[in-house]
Amino acid sequence: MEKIVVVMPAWNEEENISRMIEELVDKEFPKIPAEMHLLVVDNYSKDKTAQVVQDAAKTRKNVHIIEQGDKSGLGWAYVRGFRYAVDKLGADAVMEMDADFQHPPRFVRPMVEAYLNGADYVIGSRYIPGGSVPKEWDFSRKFVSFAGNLFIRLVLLKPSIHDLTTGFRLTRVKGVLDKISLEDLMELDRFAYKVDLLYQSIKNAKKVVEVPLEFAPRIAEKSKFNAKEMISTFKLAIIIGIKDKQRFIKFGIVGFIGFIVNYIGIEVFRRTTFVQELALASGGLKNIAGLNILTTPSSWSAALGAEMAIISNFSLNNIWTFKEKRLTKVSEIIPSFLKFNLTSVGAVIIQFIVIGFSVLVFGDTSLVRLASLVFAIIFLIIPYNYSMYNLFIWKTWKLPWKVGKH
Ligand SMILES: Nc1nc2c(ncn2[C@@H]2O[C@H](COP(=O)(O)OP(=O)(O)OP(=O)(O)O)[C@@H](O)[C@H]2O)c(=O)[nH]1
Ligand SMILES: [Mg+2]
Repeated sequence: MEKIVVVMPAWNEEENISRMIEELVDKEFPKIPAEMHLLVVDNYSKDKTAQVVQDAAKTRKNVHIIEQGDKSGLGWAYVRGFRYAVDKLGADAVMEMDADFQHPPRFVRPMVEAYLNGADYVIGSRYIPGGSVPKEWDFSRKFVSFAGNLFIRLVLLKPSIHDLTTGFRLTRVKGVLDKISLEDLMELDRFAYKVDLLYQSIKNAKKVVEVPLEFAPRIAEKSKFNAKEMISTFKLAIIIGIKDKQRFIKFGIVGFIGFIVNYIGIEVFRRTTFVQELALASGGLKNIAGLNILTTPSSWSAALGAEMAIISNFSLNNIWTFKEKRLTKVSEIIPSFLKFNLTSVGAVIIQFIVIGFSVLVFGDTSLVRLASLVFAIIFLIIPYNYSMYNLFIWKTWKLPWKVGKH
């Protein structure tokens, strides 16, 4: 049978915790087809929270408590709780849950069922059909919760997940939790730990499932949440969002530098006698093929400018964008550079097709050429180049059919 440990940080929750043990452990756990445990993580609460749990644990094998000496924050309470659940209790999955009945015990069962049906990460979600926030909340609290959540969803670019700030979640240990370096999570002394933990979990989980949660109002004791916690949560989401896209941002900057190098290259080469000689020399070819373009110094300048941009893009991406995968040996650099040139041909073909097709449909005007070029760059060339570099040049991504192979 699967062993699931509900990790429940509780700090000055005396009144809630005794009821919680009755409602969750005594009434709900027996209905769930898994071996269920409750692990309370206390911070030497000033009230009788610890004593209530210790008394309950005397008569129940599946109730446990650990103490964190100092009140070092919610994130640390979870990290220590998870470590204990995995190392000491041998958990197959862990749950995050509040002690104040905002996560009503009846919602534990559907979460566990989703896990037993194959989910690696289960999110108790307030923002999917069937889920809700308390009716009792006033408009401003509802608005802050909804807008804050939406903001984090946008910053992290995770549109498929609807609730990124919920504190009610289930995580499979094997392949998800055991891949996360828990002590290195950001903002562990705050509620903001939630965002980093979610981000890391989603990265590792193959199957993420959201289960509706009717979030209830706190009934007893005092809230530990405040504006400071909220601001640090937003701040952390922005930091993670930027870090996540760092490589793409660098790729964009390198591409922009490449564009400038290309432009300057054209102008510089145009002023050299070298391109004039090239144009003259290819005059002979013109007679054979009848291509005027070969005799134009500007087209030779453009080709050389483009190659300069390719060299600049390759070098800067190698030393900066993909610095963790930097190619250093000449025997690696030369074939990769040739491959890089070859992938650039793909961009030429994309432009050839898109711009050619657009002028056929919309007319051959400079506006159509510019608009279709911008369209091709944003929607096709950028994703194409970025994918090619990640897949074939610096190999940070694996092809789907190679995932799992070494
Ligand atoms: N061990 C431990 N538990 C904490 C700490 N801070 C909060 N908690 C617990 O974490 C859970 C969530 O805290 P709450 O105060 O309910 O925060 P919230 O749900 O965002 O805010 P409300 O909606 O006002 O209740 C509760 O079970 C708290 O007792 C802490 O520093 N240490
Ligand atoms: Mg609460």
